Amino acid sequence: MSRFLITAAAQMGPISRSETRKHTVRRLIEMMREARGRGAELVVFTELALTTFFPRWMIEDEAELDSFYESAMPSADTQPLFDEARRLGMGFNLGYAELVVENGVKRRFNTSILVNSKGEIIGKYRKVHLPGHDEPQPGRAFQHLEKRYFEPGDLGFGVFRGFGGVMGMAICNDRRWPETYRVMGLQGVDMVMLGYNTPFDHTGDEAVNSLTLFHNHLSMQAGAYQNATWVVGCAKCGTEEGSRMGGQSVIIAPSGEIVAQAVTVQDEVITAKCDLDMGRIYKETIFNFARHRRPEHYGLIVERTGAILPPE
Ligand code: CDV
Repeated sequence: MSRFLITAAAQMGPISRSETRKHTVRRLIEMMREARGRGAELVVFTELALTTFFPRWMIEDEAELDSFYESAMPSADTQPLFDEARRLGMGFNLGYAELVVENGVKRRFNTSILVNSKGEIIGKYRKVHLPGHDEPQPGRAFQHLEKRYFEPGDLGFGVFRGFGGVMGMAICNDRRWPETYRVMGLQGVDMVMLGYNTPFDHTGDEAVNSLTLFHNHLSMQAGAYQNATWVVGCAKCGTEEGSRMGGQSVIIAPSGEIVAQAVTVQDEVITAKCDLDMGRIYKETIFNFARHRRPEHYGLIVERTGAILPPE
């Protein structure tokens, strides 16, 4: 049996600091139309797809900081994206900065949503693994202040029924952590959708930085294979406000193979006809978790004792 889902990733080139939401949403709509023209039923957009990657700057003015966040979804500026999805009869996954006020207190999350072909939000995820720092680091050309501007997500790695399968979301740095995929893998996920903004200079070490694109694919291909799931990874890339970010957006099969890959560092749509049943052979054999996974034998020393190293 096959469950085909024609899926697109809409990679984005740079978004300048001065670009308006309206303009950015127009770019997203243009790519959505291109994806639909190629038969796609679902388009995956990137992390923080509505603005420039603002955590690269220390922003002290609160009103200015707030201007990068959405306090409603959809809003007047983003409603056209939902309307177009409904008109075209296709769904989307969108990353954005979310601002909520609870009991008079502002909470900030790096969020993504899954929207169905009727324009309804059917799933929400808030980024768990926040990289970088909460204070600016001296000597860096660009900061990475996600820990300052967001709190860790409080929704877990849930999965959502839609598009004929079990759908999961992650955001950027999450893709490097095996737990991300495994928690969703244990819930039978068929497809993990994620967006990323990955600057080349993120470690400050030239040797590690030169492996940025290798590590990007390595993490997602391993996550796909080890959990028998499709992974759709969608970049924001190119040189944005002087910061160079990696592209190579991909659609990866449960075999771990890349079946579509972006070749530019600009707005670019890639598509693949994904059989959501392709993971089944892996789920029933080599990665049959119920038969072969043995957490009770893993000797989880950290969880039992709080120790990271065994006693001397
Ligand atoms: N936006 C990110 O989460 N970026 C990180 C960088 C800083 C390492 C990433 O994992 O790609």
